[in-house]
Amino acid sequence: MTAPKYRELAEQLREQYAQAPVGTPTPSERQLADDTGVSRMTARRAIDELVRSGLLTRAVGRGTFVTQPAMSVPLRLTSFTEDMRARGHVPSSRVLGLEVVRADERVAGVFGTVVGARVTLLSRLRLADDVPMAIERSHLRTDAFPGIERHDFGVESLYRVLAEEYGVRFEAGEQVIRAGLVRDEDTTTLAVAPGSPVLELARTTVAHGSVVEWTVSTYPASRFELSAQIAPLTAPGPAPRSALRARR
Ligand code: 16G
Repeated sequence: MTAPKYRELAEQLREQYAQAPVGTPTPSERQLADDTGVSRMTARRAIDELVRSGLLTRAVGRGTFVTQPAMSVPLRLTSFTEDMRARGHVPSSRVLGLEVVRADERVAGVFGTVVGARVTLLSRLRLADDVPMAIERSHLRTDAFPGIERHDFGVESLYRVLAEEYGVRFEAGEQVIRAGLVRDEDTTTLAVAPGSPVLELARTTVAHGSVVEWTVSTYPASRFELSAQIAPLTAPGPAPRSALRARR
């Protein structure tokens, strides 16, 4: 039995784009159908298959682009900017919102403050080579970082501002990773279909004995995987802590 036509085409495209840099545009369905002599339906199904597998991503109104087959989510206390640069990508951000909100019970619990305390909420779309990677919602205690709203986080790194302007030196951090479904309001921004699976990474960082940041990052699950160092049971020294734990 021969493979369906769209599968063959998907495989050809996979080979063609496997080594292409992230952000490389791919032909439209119509162009692909014309170039390869298949129907538009076949072209669409081939592209759909590669979008599902995470090799391509659709950016609404802009076309289809090569993304990473799967990028590992960071498990160290690096910033998005540093992490993407270390992987050879060009990071950028779009500020979706910067406002002062009142802490609800959950946020108050994270910061050890009272319900209703002022918290600065910075929401950003994070991109690598212009491809949407994550939406990050960062909460910071407003009283600890006066004037932070004057920064342009479309171009500045949050961690760099915290370090350079406020003298923050991180001492510790915790990252909780959960699987979920994309929020309706995030689908267009992340260029994913409604109801798509996402990974949510909630990071709490501590400096000078206080919680500095609580950031929830939403990554499309098709573009990321989790990898962690594991060591044999007999390894000397303390056992590595697992990065994943059961959902509370
Ligand atoms: C990372 C952190 C996030 C932090 C951001 C700062 C994860 C899951 N999250 O994305 O908590 O706010 O870096 O990035 O890694 P920036 O300094 O580039 O603005």
